[in-house]
Amino acid sequence: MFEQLFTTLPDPQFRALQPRKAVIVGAGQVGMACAYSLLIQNCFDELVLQDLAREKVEGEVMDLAHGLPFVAPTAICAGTVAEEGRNADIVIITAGAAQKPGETRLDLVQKNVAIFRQLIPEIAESCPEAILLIVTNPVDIMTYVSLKLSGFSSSRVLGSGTVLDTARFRSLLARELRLDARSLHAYIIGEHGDSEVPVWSKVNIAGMPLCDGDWQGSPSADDPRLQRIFQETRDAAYEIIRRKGYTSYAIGLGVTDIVQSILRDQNRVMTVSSLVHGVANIDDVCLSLPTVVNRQGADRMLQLSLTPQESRQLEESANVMTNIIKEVSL
Ligand code: 6V0
Repeated sequence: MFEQLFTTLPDPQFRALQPRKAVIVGAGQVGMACAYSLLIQNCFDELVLQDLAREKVEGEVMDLAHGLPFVAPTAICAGTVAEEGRNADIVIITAGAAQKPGETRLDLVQKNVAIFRQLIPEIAESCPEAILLIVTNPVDIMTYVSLKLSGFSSSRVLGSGTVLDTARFRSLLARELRLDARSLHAYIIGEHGDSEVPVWSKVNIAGMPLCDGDWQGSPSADDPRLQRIFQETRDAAYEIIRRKGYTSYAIGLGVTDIVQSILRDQNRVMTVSSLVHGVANIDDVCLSLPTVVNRQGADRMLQLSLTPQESRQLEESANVMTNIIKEVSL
């Protein structure tokens, strides 16, 4: 209708680059924080939001769409993975029951496994080349369940794991040391939850170990000040949920960081959750270890040399999840 406004028409033979597409399954607090963060950081050309609450998700899409003139163009719609979301590059799953005050993440498992039994085969069929990024809690168990139900190779199914805990840990340590968190390396590994493990032996600033270092006053890992920082890290979600009912913004930013590392092939080392085989006597369970994230997804894990105490704690964390996996019939 407006042909005469332009000098040339598109060449019908020209094969354009494929748009980058993501589906977010579950448009609740976490799904929408992810959508907003992905949108303002211009990660995808197409973003599909899927939720059982159809009218609510339509409202969310309208709200986001009205902000598009302020950001780079993204086609956003309410839809399903089987239709509008078909052949997406990344499927982010946040669908499920949310953690209630006082409820552990592991309490959620049966409810969410039932939801995933229905969702994952449909996603695997509609998006056979996709990378699955799992956020639903208990995230390590749900990552394992997604891996088994999808039949995808293990690098293509990853969970947000302790990416958020690691960020909290680094920011709390950095605050204590009056440093920018980017100048400090520290990792939380294992379960995203009560059994997670702080790797004190590897916390360092410019290569200088924080604990048991050869500098005067270097604390040991059981120093009460450090233990308080770890407890604050581990219990952060409970404290936030007690006050506002859910957590959303930080995980939305964490998911976006993982997505950027995948899409831009950044090879960043992140504590995503993925299948562990034969590390520190751990086998056939998903949990977080420092992992290289790139276009393959969770590409390679670092062979971390841990202290005997850290190894023991990691094994205990893995055992918590192995025992739960045994209860889940897949
Ligand atoms: P929410 O606000 O209740 O949203 C969940 C959404 O999922 C709702 O809108 C539901 O309608 C939808 N839903 C349920 N079943 C289906 C289905 N079969 N298909 C499509 N949509 C469905 O919860 P919230 O967003 O707060 O939390 C979502 C999940 O993220 C929970 O499992 C949380 O525990 C988990 N989180 C994980 C974090 C992490 O670090 N991995 C951090 C925060 C929360």
